[in-house]
Amino acid sequence: MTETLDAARRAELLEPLFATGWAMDAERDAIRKTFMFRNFVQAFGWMTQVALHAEKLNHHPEWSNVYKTVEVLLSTHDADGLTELDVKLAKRMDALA
Ligand code: H2B
Repeated sequence: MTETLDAARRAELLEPLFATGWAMDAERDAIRKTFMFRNFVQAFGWMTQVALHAEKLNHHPEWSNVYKTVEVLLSTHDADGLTELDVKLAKRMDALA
Protein backbone atom coordinates (compact mmCIF):
# COMPACT_ATOMS: atom_id res chain seq x y z
CA MET A 1 0.00 0.00 0.00
CA THR A 2 2.88 2.41 0.72
CA GLU A 3 4.88 1.48 -2.38
CA THR A 4 4.77 3.94 -5.25
CA LEU A 5 2.74 2.82 -8.26
CA ASP A 6 4.66 1.18 -11.08
CA ALA A 7 4.04 2.09 -14.73
CA ALA A 8 1.41 -0.57 -15.30
CA ARG A 9 -0.59 0.34 -12.18
CA ARG A 10 -0.35 4.02 -13.10
CA ALA A 11 -1.87 3.41 -16.50
CA GLU A 12 -4.62 1.33 -14.97
CA LEU A 13 -5.46 3.45 -11.93
CA LEU A 14 -4.68 7.02 -12.99
CA GLU A 15 -6.36 7.09 -16.41
CA PRO A 16 -9.88 6.98 -14.94
CA LEU A 17 -8.93 9.80 -12.57
CA PHE A 18 -7.55 11.94 -15.40
CA ALA A 19 -10.95 11.50 -17.06
CA THR A 20 -12.62 13.13 -14.03
CA GLY A 21 -10.32 16.16 -13.98
CA TRP A 22 -7.29 14.99 -12.01
CA ALA A 23 -3.89 15.81 -13.53
CA MET A 24 -0.28 14.94 -12.78
CA ASP A 25 1.63 17.59 -10.89
CA ALA A 26 4.62 18.56 -13.02
CA GLU A 27 7.09 19.01 -10.16
CA ARG A 28 6.08 16.28 -7.74
CA ASP A 29 4.93 12.70 -8.12
CA ALA A 30 1.40 13.80 -7.24
CA ILE A 31 -2.05 14.38 -8.66
CA ARG A 32 -3.99 17.64 -8.49
CA LYS A 33 -7.57 18.71 -8.95
CA THR A 34 -9.55 21.90 -8.42
CA PHE A 35 -13.00 21.31 -6.97
CA MET A 36 -15.61 24.04 -7.41
CA PHE A 37 -18.77 24.19 -5.34
CA ARG A 38 -21.87 26.36 -5.30
CA ASN A 39 -20.76 28.29 -2.25
CA PHE A 40 -18.50 28.24 0.80
CA VAL A 41 -20.82 26.06 2.89
CA GLN A 42 -20.88 23.37 0.16
CA ALA A 43 -17.09 23.52 -0.17
CA PHE A 44 -16.44 23.35 3.54
CA GLY A 45 -19.06 20.64 4.06
CA TRP A 46 -17.31 18.50 1.45
CA MET A 47 -13.95 19.13 3.09
CA THR A 48 -15.40 18.03 6.42
CA GLN A 49 -16.69 14.77 4.92
CA VAL A 50 -13.36 14.15 3.18
CA ALA A 51 -11.47 14.91 6.39
CA LEU A 52 -13.32 12.12 8.21
CA HIS A 53 -12.44 9.63 5.45
CA ALA A 54 -8.84 10.86 5.35
CA GLU A 55 -8.54 10.29 9.08
CA LYS A 56 -10.01 6.79 8.76
CA LEU A 57 -7.57 6.00 5.93
CA ASN A 58 -4.74 7.71 7.83
CA HIS A 59 -4.00 9.44 4.56
CA HIS A 60 -4.28 13.19 4.34
CA PRO A 61 -4.61 15.66 1.47
CA GLU A 62 -2.64 18.81 0.85
CA TRP A 63 -5.37 21.31 0.12
CA SER A 64 -6.46 24.89 0.32
CA ASN A 65 -9.84 26.59 0.20
CA VAL A 66 -10.79 30.02 -1.07
CA TYR A 67 -14.54 30.71 -0.86
CA LYS A 68 -16.14 27.97 -3.04
CA THR A 69 -12.93 26.56 -4.54
CA VAL A 70 -10.80 23.77 -3.07
CA GLU A 71 -7.38 23.03 -4.59
CA VAL A 72 -6.21 19.49 -3.80
CA LEU A 73 -2.83 17.78 -4.18
CA LEU A 74 -2.48 14.10 -3.33
CA SER A 75 0.80 12.31 -2.78
CA THR A 76 2.11 9.83 -0.22
CA HIS A 77 4.78 11.54 1.83
CA ASP A 78 6.01 8.28 3.40
CA ALA A 79 6.66 6.83 -0.10
CA ASP A 80 7.72 10.09 -1.72
CA GLY A 81 5.21 9.65 -4.54
CA LEU A 82 1.89 8.25 -5.68
CA THR A 83 0.50 5.10 -4.07
CA GLU A 84 -2.83 3.31 -4.05
CA LEU A 85 -3.83 5.41 -1.03
CA ASP A 86 -3.81 8.52 -3.22
CA VAL A 87 -6.03 6.78 -5.76
CA LYS A 88 -8.39 5.66 -3.01
CA LEU A 89 -8.67 9.15 -1.55
CA ALA A 90 -9.08 10.74 -4.99
CA LYS A 91 -11.97 8.40 -5.81
CA ARG A 92 -13.59 9.14 -2.46
CA MET A 93 -13.26 12.86 -3.07
CA ASP A 94 -14.90 12.53 -6.49
CA ALA A 95 -17.71 10.41 -5.06
CA LEU A 96 -18.45 12.96 -2.32
CA ALA A 97 -18.29 16.02 -4.59
N1 H2B B 1 -0.81 11.41 4.38
C1 H2B B 1 -0.19 11.45 3.22
N2 H2B B 1 -0.73 12.11 2.20
N3 H2B B 1 0.96 10.83 3.05
C2 H2B B 1 1.54 10.13 4.04
O1 H2B B 1 2.61 9.56 3.84
C3 H2B B 1 0.89 10.07 5.29
C4 H2B B 1 -0.32 10.77 5.44
N4 H2B B 1 1.37 9.38 6.26
N5 H2B B 1 -0.93 10.78 6.62
C5 H2B B 1 0.70 9.17 7.50
C6 H2B B 1 -0.33 10.24 7.81
C7 H2B B 1 1.80 8.98 8.55
O2 H2B B 1 2.45 10.20 8.81
C8 H2B B 1 1.31 8.36 9.82
C9 H2B B 1 2.39 8.30 10.85
O3 H2B B 1 0.86 7.08 9.49
